Amino acid sequence: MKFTVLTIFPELVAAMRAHGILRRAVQRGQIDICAIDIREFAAGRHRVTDDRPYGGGCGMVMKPEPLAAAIRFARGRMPGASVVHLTPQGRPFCQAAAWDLALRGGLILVCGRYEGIDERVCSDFIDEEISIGDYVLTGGELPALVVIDAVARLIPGVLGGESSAVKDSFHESLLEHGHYTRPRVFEGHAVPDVLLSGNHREIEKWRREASLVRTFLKRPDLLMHRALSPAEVEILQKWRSDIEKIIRNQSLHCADSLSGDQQAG
Ligand code: 4GT
Repeated sequence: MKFTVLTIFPELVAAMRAHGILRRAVQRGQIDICAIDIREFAAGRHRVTDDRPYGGGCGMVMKPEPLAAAIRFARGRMPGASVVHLTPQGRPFCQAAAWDLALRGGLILVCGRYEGIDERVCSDFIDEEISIGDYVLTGGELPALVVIDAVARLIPGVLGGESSAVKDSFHESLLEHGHYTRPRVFEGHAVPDVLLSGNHREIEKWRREASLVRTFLKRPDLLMHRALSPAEVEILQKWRSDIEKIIRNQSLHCADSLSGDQQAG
């Protein structure tokens, strides 16, 4: 899969190619990450890419001609690619969107600066708009790199055999269970016994339960929109009955503390 970023700061993209799993994937030819400098498509000795907004007001707008020329050039090199504009007004990015983008025949990522890009480029040259969250940044480059990172690791072979994208957080709307490595006891906290048992069925069962409970505690919204399997319903019912027991005992503690007796059954 090829990613091309259109930006006035191509050096920001180069850093992404140079490290870790993405560097390995580029070296193996599984992905390619290129930057195109929009300024190279700007006219005149000063290669100006921005201009004052019609109607007045503060800030500058990215001029349409250099951007349109850069997009046409990128499209010429990547005929099957989708053209994505990173903007706070776009569709919210999520793991499902990453899986969807991973199926495309390449991505051309258009990054704005200043107040953004001329509206006529948005309407005539962009296939889709993506936002990485409800906050405003100084440019679309970080969002483009976020999208590249999330999509690239889903391309077959990029993560390598040892780790798998289907066990990630958000797979089947669940967060991942906790991870442990040596030492067995760290500052008084031991690794759960089952993980040392060597019983792979029990370990898998513990991980599924840890995943479900962690999702309930940290992100109940993820479970709200998801069907639960009978086994998962059973796990949550067990937790509910444990919680109810604790609450029942609390009322005993209250009655006891009034009579001076601290014991509860
Ligand atoms: C936030 C996001 C984004 C910006 C986001 C126009 C000039 C937009 C700066 C740009 N801020 N781009 N894609 N939440 N800022 O995805």
